[in-house]
Amino acid sequence: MKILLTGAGGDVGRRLRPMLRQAYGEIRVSDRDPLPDLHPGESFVAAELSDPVAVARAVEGIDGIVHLGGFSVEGPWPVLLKSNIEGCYNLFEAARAAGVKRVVFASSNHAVGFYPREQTIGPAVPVRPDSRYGVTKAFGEALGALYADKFGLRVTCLRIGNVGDAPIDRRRLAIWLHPADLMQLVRIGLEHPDIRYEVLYGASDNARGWWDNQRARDLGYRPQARSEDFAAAVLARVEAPDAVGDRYQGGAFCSQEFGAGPSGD
Ligand code: 15L
Repeated sequence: MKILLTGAGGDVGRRLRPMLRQAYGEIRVSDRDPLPDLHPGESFVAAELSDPVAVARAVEGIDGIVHLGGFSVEGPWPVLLKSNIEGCYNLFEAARAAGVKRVVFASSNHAVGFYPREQTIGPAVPVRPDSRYGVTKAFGEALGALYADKFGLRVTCLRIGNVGDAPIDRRRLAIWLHPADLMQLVRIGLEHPDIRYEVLYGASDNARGWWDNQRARDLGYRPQARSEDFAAAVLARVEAPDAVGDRYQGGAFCSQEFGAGPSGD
């Protein structure tokens, strides 16, 4: 399979690249700006996601795309509109036009961040975005469903928690995702024969988790990392309380601008 990784220069992209090279050999990597650390086995194509011509060039001859590209936190609407709405549309449309078979879309827990922490949610719950950023991720999931149902693209949306070597705070004990576990989910999206359209949660084996990820397990996902191994150290740290953020799964993304009123004042 010829694989394209978008957003290859970001933190998650840099972690995935060696694992993708190992699994698929030569990979194509893209980002807006040239990558300072291009490795043997990687070919680079520059692509500003809001430029459909550049995106079409990046997906040419590709079988499977891992789409991490875009703006990865809350931000001003004009920025999110370009990177995550127009950019995501350009990516799916270029994939369809080029006959790409599979897309793994990096969605986010922030598409469902306003669910309370007491509630366990599965992939079928209505979206409850906690930010403009979360809305763009819900848009990407909807777009993925359209391209799967109408055009037969095989699409996997990963509602990723927080990727890193270890959970960095209490909230992340519930949503942490070790990079090797992320790679397992990516491979399921790129290879599993039953994939048509799936929403899966990007979480490791987290005893304090909020997500029912049975569907991922049914597809063969067996997370190896356990956030509980870090719990004692994380719980020993003092964290500033966040009256709104601590109630909801999305944490600080929920409390930012909370109650500002419709005109933002
Ligand atoms: C995300 O979607 C962000 O991309 C990442 O930077 C973290 O903020 C993460 O969510 C999180 O919820 O911890």
